[in-house]
Amino acid sequence: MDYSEFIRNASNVVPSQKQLRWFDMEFYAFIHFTVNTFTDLEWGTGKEDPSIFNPYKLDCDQWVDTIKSAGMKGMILTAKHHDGFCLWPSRYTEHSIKNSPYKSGKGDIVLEAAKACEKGGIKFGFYLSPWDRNCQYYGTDKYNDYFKAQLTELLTGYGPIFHVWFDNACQEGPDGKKQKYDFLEYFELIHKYQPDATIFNDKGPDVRWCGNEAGSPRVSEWAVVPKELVTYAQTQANGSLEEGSLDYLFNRDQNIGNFSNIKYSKGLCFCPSEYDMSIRKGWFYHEKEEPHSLERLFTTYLNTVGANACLNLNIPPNREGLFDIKDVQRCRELGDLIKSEFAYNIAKEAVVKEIDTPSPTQKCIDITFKEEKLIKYVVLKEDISKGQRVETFLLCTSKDKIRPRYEGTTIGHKKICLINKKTDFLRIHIVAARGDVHLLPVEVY
Ligand code: FUL
Repeated sequence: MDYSEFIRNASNVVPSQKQLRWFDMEFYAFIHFTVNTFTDLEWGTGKEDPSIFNPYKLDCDQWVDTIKSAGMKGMILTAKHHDGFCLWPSRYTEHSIKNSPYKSGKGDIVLEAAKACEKGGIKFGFYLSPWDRNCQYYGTDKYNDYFKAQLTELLTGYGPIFHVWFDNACQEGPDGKKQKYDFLEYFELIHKYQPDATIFNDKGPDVRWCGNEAGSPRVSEWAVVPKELVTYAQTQANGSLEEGSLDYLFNRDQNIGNFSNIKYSKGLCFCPSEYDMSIRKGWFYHEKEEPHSLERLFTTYLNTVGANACLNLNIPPNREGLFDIKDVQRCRELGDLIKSEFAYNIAKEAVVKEIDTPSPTQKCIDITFKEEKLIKYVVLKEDISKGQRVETFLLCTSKDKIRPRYEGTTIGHKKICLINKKTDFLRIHIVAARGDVHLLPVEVY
């Protein structure tokens, strides 16, 4: 095999416009809310009585204010979780908010949330669980029609949707049967009614699961991955709906996208990962749980948004329909910390000079400051509209390359490197890349 051609092709796999827009969302909120909030469960049984659902103080503006205070740019609401209870008055089931005491059955929380997002200037998306433990059709062909009808309601009644979130959970329905999900037809509806929405599913097509729910990052995060991992890669661009196959690779793997991993692939595609994690242990609100520490959340932010992925952080409303005050405070602290740590880019007042290198797949940039400064972070970004290319880089605080302050692998959309050193000099050395390197201006904080 001619590996130089293979690697050149790999360097030219580019994102779609909607994937680029999704990357710029960086950090957004997940909202897990359903009957589970009232039963203290994580997975409902589907047998819950809608009469238990009454978040009588619900205030989606409070959610949006909190989300914005953390620096998040969007919200994804569980319109329906595995229990099948719908937060909107779906025409196709009685298992919904319309038979709950909330607003005497006249409420629509999907609408309230979408409107609050619009008012607050953030984007809105939803999670619609294919696994439905309530629906009588589950396990039969009729269920796919039911699901598509519900999906259409959500895609057509609530304004622009930025991200549609599915998961692959597939267990028994009310009469013990399992369902084969018609994902390709679900995606077709999204392409038709919300062509700008990215689709999240375990294995793509537009965004894939990172492989864990704890915010644990990979050493190297590649958005260019073997097509076999992205089951529905073919649906990304041209809408030709052909199912892929997976045999040697899982989304929990560490080495997804590394050269030795992609060289056996049958083809490559662009499919970045999203890290989903809850601010507390559970996805739903449980009185006994506490929010994670500020330190843990900030570190997760650095390791996800700052490592070529987006972070989807869940905040669960309580039984009143409000975010708990502890979560509100933690979100504000997190947003304040992010703002203050990245307040001023001191590279703006430095002398930035590019040094000649022997190859376009290498790059060397020297940044000299007038005086010694404490450098906490260096932020690197590739122009990924041209592809993700960098494989290895060094950050040095002296011209001596032998003892770099930081050794990195991938960059991609954004790489935040923790430096914590006083210096008046910084060298960014891209040591290996799959093609010509296109870096955006380096930021230093
Ligand atoms: C999983 C679900 O089973 C969990 O309840 C939660 O919604 C998580 C985000 O996705 O597949």
